[in-house]
Amino acid sequence: LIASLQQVDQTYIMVKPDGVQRGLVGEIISRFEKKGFKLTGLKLFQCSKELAEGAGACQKENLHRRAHNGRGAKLYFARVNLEKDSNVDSIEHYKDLKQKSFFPKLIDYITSGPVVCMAWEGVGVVASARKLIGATDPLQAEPGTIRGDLAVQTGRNVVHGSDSPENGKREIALWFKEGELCEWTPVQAPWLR
Ligand code: RTP
Repeated sequence: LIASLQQVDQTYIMVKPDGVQRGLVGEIISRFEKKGFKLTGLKLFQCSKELAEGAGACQKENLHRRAHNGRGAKLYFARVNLEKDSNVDSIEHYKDLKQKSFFPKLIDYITSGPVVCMAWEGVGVVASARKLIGATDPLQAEPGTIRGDLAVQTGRNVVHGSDSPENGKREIALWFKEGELCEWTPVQAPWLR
């Protein structure tokens, strides 16, 4: 009852390329599953350098555009994907960090191999996921957190988690296409939601 009165949020969690290369995908997914959050989206995805550097282009092309022809009929333009697999633009994802000195390295890192994109849902999921992940610098992250247990360098910190409910929604919309997310109701243990 208490949980149902609280707001259910969504967060975007991503196993970064080092996490995939090191075989940590299952371990990382299991931390969020065991906590009791609900997985609503999951895919392995290679964000290409071209895509990363095509700031905004893919986003625009991805929109379903609506227009009218001369006779007043509505025309729906099909989804025109430059990059058929996604509407991801990692510059857009990290747009707040564009001015940082480490930005080029960050883009190299995030496009260096496949990532695992996930959408998770639950009460307080954004803040809770940040706690499960631990501090950005893995050496400052508490033991018991993902980065505290599994990483050493800030530039190889294995996982990303949205920092606000608004960014959770924004990032899920960036990394997932329509139809890739799954709404479902767990049949058991509703108190875990
Ligand atoms: P994330 O977005 O990945 O969850 O990380 P965060 O909020 O904990 O950290 P943020 O400051 O948003 O930085 C995003 C990612 O950029 C890389 N980074 N490298 N000094 C550096 O070399 C540096 N600082 C940040 C990290 O991969 C960080 O997670």
